[in-house]
Amino acid sequence: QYQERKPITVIGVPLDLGAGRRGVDMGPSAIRYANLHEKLTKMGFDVEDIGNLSVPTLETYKVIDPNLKYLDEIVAVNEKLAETVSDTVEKGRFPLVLGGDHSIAIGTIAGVAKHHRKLGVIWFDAHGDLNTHETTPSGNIHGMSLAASLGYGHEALVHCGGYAPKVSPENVVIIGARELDPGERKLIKELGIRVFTMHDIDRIGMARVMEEALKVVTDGTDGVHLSLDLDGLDPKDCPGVGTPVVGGITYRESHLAMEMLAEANVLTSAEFVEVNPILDNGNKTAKVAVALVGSAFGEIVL
Ligand code: 5AB
Ligand code: MN
Ligand code: MN
Ligand code: MN
Repeated sequence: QYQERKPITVIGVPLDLGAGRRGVDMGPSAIRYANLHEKLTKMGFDVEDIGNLSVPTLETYKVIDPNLKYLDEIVAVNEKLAETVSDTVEKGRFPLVLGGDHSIAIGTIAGVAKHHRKLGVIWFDAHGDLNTHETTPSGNIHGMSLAASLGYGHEALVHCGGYAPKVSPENVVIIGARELDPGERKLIKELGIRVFTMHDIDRIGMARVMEEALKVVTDGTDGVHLSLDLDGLDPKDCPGVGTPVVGGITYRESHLAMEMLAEANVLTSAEFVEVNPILDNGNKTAKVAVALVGSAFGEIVL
């Protein structure tokens, strides 16, 4: 069941093999540099940072299948991450995973869902990450991680952690979508996944979107995972991402979403991914990430 103010374990995953561009491997450092540890400690949390998982360097490897770039290396990292996250949950601690590209959601969710067999997932992203090797326009695995967690895609991704699927479509919600590929749209329709696009956020506002989203992820679930891709926010606020898409969620809307999550007190794990310091403007995006972590863990003004 949900618990209040668990001790937190920070896990860095400096992986960039799943993205089309270099730089997200520096995400965990940038987020730490933006004083994540200090923020959580000041908020009164027991925080341990177990450092970064060891991750292969892009130049060491070759692309074998252009539709599944660096598949073996990405699978290996995710298997290790799944174990690390699972151990963290077993110890009664809250896993807070820092990316890295969004392919790491495969491992995080594999580790968490082992303990929360009815896991709700909030996928905060400009994208759906619902491609498979059959539908991908890029071959980049960071665009396949939600599909894999739902049981779609290459066997090695789908079976990360030794079981599948991890989550069921009725407990998944995507927030902030504004760029979906044809194969992703098809899967969304087939599975009936709830998607709150930018249109919906404009139309009904983030507060109502979150009320609806919370219903979806808590309906019959035994835990809720937040997978937050910083490109869900508008590039004006978060320029340091590999795949920016204009017209995104504002700084305040994203904070409201995190605050409502904290208020509902349902989160059992979280990851903040796709921070790319090379493309950033003075570590702005990492600072936003840390501010969002604060709100998600219940930081309030008054
Ligand atoms: B991210 C795209 N749909 O599959 C693809 O940043 C982009 O984790 C994926 O959301 C973006 O390559 C993946 C075009
Ligand atoms: Mn994205
Ligand atoms: Mn993503
Ligand atoms: Mn991206």
